[in-house]
Parts: sequence; structure tokens; C-alpha cells
Amino acid sequence: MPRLASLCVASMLVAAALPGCESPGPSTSPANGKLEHARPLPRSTGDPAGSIRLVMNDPTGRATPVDRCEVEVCTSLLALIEGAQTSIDFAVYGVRNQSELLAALEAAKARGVRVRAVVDRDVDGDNYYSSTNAMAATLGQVRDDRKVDQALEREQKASDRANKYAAEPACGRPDGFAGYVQCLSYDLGDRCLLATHASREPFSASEDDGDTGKVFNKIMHHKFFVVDGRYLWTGSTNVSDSGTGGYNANLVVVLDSPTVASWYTREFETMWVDGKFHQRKPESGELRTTVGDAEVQVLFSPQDKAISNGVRPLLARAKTRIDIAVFFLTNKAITKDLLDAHRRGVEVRVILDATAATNGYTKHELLREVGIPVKVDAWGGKMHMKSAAIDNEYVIAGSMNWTSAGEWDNDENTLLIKSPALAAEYHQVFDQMWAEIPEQWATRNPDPESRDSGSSCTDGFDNDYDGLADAEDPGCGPNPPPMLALPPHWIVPKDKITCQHPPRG
Ligand SMILES: [Ca+2]
Ligand SMILES: [Ca+2]
Ligand SMILES: [Ca+2]
Repeated sequence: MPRLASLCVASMLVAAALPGCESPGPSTSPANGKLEHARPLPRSTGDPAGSIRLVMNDPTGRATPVDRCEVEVCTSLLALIEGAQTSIDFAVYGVRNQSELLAALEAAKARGVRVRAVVDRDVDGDNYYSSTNAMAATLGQVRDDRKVDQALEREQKASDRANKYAAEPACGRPDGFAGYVQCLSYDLGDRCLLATHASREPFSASEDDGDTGKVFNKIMHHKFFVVDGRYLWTGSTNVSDSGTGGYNANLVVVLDSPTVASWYTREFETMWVDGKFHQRKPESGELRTTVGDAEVQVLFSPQDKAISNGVRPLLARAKTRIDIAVFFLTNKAITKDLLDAHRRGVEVRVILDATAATNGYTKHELLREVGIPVKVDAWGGKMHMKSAAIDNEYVIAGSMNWTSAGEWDNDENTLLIKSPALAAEYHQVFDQMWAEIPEQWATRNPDPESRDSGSSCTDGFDNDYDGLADAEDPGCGPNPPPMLALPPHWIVPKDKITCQHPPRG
């Protein structure tokens, strides 16, 4: 069987015709041209007796990542694992130094609970987090996306995608930035906001999810657990010393809902049983239900296009306020939605991660330029919430960074929750975090590994991913270097019907 499987993968073009080989992609229905899901959805009329809880971790005052399970983003998960009776299915990016959770999973398995897991691997089989291999060895039944990554890498090499990034940009390349150039133009009514964004390094092709792109890796980036087919723990929190350990700002959603749990089981089995990840997954169809007093919609990435079909329509409809707490703010279309919301009088606020605020594609300075308040976090950990609340009515939560990779490539889940009670809770925690970040970081950007950023010089962690941690990082030295400039933007009067860059040269 392994030999046949590798033959199937190796000969993508003829695989569908070989006996015993599955078609490499999802099937297409001739009737409507849409991708059919291999796994039917169970019928449901909603879960009026169900419940949803938000847990938000404010990292203020935490000194280092820890191998302990003491904050609620972790204890909420530990309780579910300890209470499991029949099954635990979980999909996580990886695992690092969370021995209490791992011991609880082992104990569940030992008492007869069926434990199955999915993790990320790159084309070389490596995982970002150091304890992932130990967990896989201990639990068994752990599968990953490596084969699909390898197949997608071959396809990408065969395509002309590389040429796109080598091509000369339509606008001027900013000095000192070697990467793919975005020529950005936004309509401000009587004026135009123009920008040329690019990464410093030549090979960061676009809005990356933090991976350097050295090894091909589409990321299995979920962080969810389904317990006994009824309880769901999900959100932005990685199972790591900085995630469930409590060092980063994260958000967890805990549901008691057989309906929503069944959608996540279906997504899990698409990966674990069918071996489909990323572009191989079929569309989910409409996933909406009621859980208690809340209305819940779920979109899985990449098949459900969660930014275009989920996040953006909510931002476009916002009437009074939008509070966003995210890691990356690089998405061009979301930036347009926020500029438009500001123009129609919506109060928009953003809290952004300090490392992501140094990214050549970050859009937060564009928002500041028109008067949208953006604060950059100044604690040692990351702003990792990937979330928002809108109009005291909606909460957006999940694993997805609001980036192209989050929408189009990675395996992710996004929940849109209509619940005035939960939205009020979110706005309140947001207010608190907002007040805790010093006012100077509403106009300037803190160095993420320096005395600007809380415990970053003593946390044992390389906060800005430059290979140098704590005292080794120049930001923590006696003469910290100035922050590198971001690519330029400027405002011009609008003299045409639409805003556009002047022709080059
Ligand atoms: Ca992968
Ligand atoms: Ca560093
Ligand atoms: Ca550090």
C-alpha cells in the first residue's frame, strides 16, 4: 500500500486513472461547478440548550513562557480532556512544553478514550514546535499534512508563480526593500492614499504567516479539540508555553454544541481519514446554527474563503464600532474596509502585535495616517488574538491570521458569533488592554525585543525572530539601534475618478 500511495502522489496527472488511487483534488459537480464535500453534514435544528464561553488572556505582567497550565486558556482545555469519556479529536499547529496537557491526553488514552490528532509538518517532515515529535511518539494516531505539502510544492514549481514575483512592479520599488512590491491606492473621498509596500528580503513573496519561506510549508494552523462529539475548544491559542502557557494575548472559545462539534469532526476527518489538507479540501457548505442565545457561523480555510465570505461582509456592515486585536494587519482588502468604515463614522480601533508591526506589508501606518487609532502591544509576549468585536453584536474568533495565507493556503477555522453578551465582554477586555498599552505606542512602534517591550529582554525567547534572544539582541543592549523604517505612503489630491499610482519613470 505505501508503494501504491507514493506512486499515486508521484504521478498526479494519471493518478485518477490508476486503480486504488484517489483523485488528487476534490471532485467537481458538473451541475453547479462547485466542489462537493465527500462527507455529508448531519442534520441539525441547532442547540438551544448549548452554550458558548469566551476566554481572553491578557498577558500583562507575565514574565516568561512557562510549562504550566494555570491560566484559563489552558485550564478550560485541561478540564475537557480530563472529563473526556469516549473521544478526543484534535488538530494543532504543534506542541511545545505543555507537559500537563500531554499527561492528561495520555491518561485519557490509558482509560480507553480514543485519541486522534493532526499536526503541521513541512515538506521535510519538520514541525515548528519542539515537543511535537515527542507527543506523536507518545500518543500514536498523529497524522500530518506533509504529503499534501510535497504535492503542492511540485505543482507550484511547475506553475509560473515565481515569475509573478520576479516581474518589475507597476509602481516604484521603495528603497531598501527587495521583496514583491504591492502598489496600493485607497480612495479617501477627495484625496488618495498611496503606498508601495514590500519586504526587505527578496524572497518573502507576500503576506507571510511568519514562516520564512525557506522550506515549502502550507501550514496546518488549526488549534481545536473536539471532545466526546459535543464539546469544542478552539480559537487563537497554540498548545505551547507561550500559548496555553499564558505568555501571549490569546482568545479561546469553548462550546457545548453537538452541532458545531460535528462540523469540526467533519473537518478533522477530512484531514485525518481522507488525508486532504489545504487546497485539497472540499467546500464545507453553509455552516450556521444557533447555540443557546447565540447565532454561530463557521468558515474553514482555505475552502470557505473566510476573509471574503466571513470577515469582510461583517466589517462592511459595521455601524458604530470595530475593535480588532490581531497579530498581522497586512491584508489590502481589510485595510480598505477599515478606511471605509472610518469614513462613514464607525469608531475603529486596532491593537497590533509589535513584531508584525515591523513587517514590510503591515498596513497599520496607513490607518494611523487617516486618524484611525492603532496601538502596538508593548508586552514581551505576542498580540496573538486574531479576533474582533463589532457593534456590541458580533465576535470574530479563530485560528486564522487575517492574511492571504490565512485565507487561501493554510488549514484554519473562523467563527462568526452573533451574541450581544459575548461582544460586550470582548469590547470590555479590549478597553482594558487598550488602557494598559502606553499612549506613546499609539503613534510609534516599540522594538519587540528591547526595553520598549515589557519582559522581552529577560524571557528567554527570541521575540523578533532574528536569531538573537535577550541580551544577545542589540535591542536589549546599552545602545539599542533605531527601528528600521517601514516602506513609504503618501496622500495626494484626487484629480481622477479613481485613485491610482502615477505611471513609473
Ligand atoms: Ca505543512
Ligand atoms: Ca531577537
Ligand atoms: Ca527575549
